[in-house]
Amino acid sequence: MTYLPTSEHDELRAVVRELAEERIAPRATEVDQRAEFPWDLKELLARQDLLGTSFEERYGGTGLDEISQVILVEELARADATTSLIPIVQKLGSLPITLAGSDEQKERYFPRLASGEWLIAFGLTEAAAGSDVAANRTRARRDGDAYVLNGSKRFITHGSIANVLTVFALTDPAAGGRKGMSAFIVETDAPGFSSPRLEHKLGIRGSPTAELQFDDVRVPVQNRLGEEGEGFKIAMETLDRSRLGIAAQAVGIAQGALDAAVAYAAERQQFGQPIGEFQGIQFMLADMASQTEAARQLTYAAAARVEALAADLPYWTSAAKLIAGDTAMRVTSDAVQIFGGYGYITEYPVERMMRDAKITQLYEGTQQIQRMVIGRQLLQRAGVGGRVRAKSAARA
Ligand code: COS
Repeated sequence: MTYLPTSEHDELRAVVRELAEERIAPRATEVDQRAEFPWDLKELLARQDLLGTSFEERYGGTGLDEISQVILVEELARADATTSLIPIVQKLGSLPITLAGSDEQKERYFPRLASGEWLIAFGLTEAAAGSDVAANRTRARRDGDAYVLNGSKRFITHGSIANVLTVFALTDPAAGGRKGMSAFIVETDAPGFSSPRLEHKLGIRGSPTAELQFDDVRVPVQNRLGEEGEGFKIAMETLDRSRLGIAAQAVGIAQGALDAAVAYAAERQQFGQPIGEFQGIQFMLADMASQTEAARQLTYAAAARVEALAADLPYWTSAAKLIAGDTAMRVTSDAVQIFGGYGYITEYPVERMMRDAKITQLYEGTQQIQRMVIGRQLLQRAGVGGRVRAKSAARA
């Protein structure tokens, strides 16, 4: 299982870096300050065929390997975390279809998602069901050739701008979230669907985080993903893979902050010399660089496991997300430190990067959830029988 980037990966990185530096980085401050989704940058990515990288060619995508997809996200996030979320969420939202969808469902939705004509969002989290996915309450009641969805979702990235959603709802409430949840494809022009509210956020401010409301939304039976009751498993298998994208985003944010800090340290004069001449600053930069590189290499190793569909890929993607998220937080905070007072004001990008980094420790599973996933895998490897549950097996 090799994970060293090839010359093709290097070429992809160079192309995306140039695009990001010229077209995306100059928009990042404005996108953050106005908290407006960058439709122009979404169009730019679509035109450059960069929204179809996770879709197979037969569905209109470019079918890039996992490491290439990581590099794409990394380079976009180095310039602007909000913009990097566009391909991340396009993949996250469509993974349930990739994993459990029929050919007909893929043919129907993937070409429009791969081209960027349509956006998709992943509708799992609810107000009272964040880490505890099984506590979901949204209902899907069968009614003839359709399901009728009622309930609400919260913290849904791109939920207010998506044309289509993958939504998780209980088809058998008595069986509980783990056995009674099913997954559906829901088009957002369906009567009864609304997105009543957006969150005001610390970071990734250009990316709308929406509340979704379902009032008797009719979803055709042919839009169910897999069988009834498979929703929890589909959600878990999606997150096992999508966490790789968050690791890549975190590595990119860290690299952006590191590059800004190095440039500033070489330029900023104090006590008659560039501050980078001081060993105290050099040591900080050295730690930031080494930690970012370690996070990157772990992320590539995880990407190789996802590519190979290795049985232990959840271990690798959770470990990559854990290490990369914490690295992004530490490195961006240190970058602000190196900038001193200038780091704390919006004239320079590092305060935005620090605010953006925080989300990578929270979404697609908090760092505590990653540790749970990693811990369970370790115990399974050690041959501990049965399941290691979040709480107790008695909790149905
Ligand atoms: N892949 C496939 N199946 C899985 C799975 C996985 N990664 N994880 C669990 N399952 C299966 C289990 O095997 C079990 O099936 P059986 O009863 O048939 O054996 C079932 O799902 C229930 O699993 P478990 O008891 O482990 O579920 P828990 O409720 O204890 O929760 C965690 C598991 C904590 C891992 C899960 O709730 C989780 O990932 N939470 C974080 C969610 C998250 O990332 N939220 C962010 C939302 S998106 S921004």
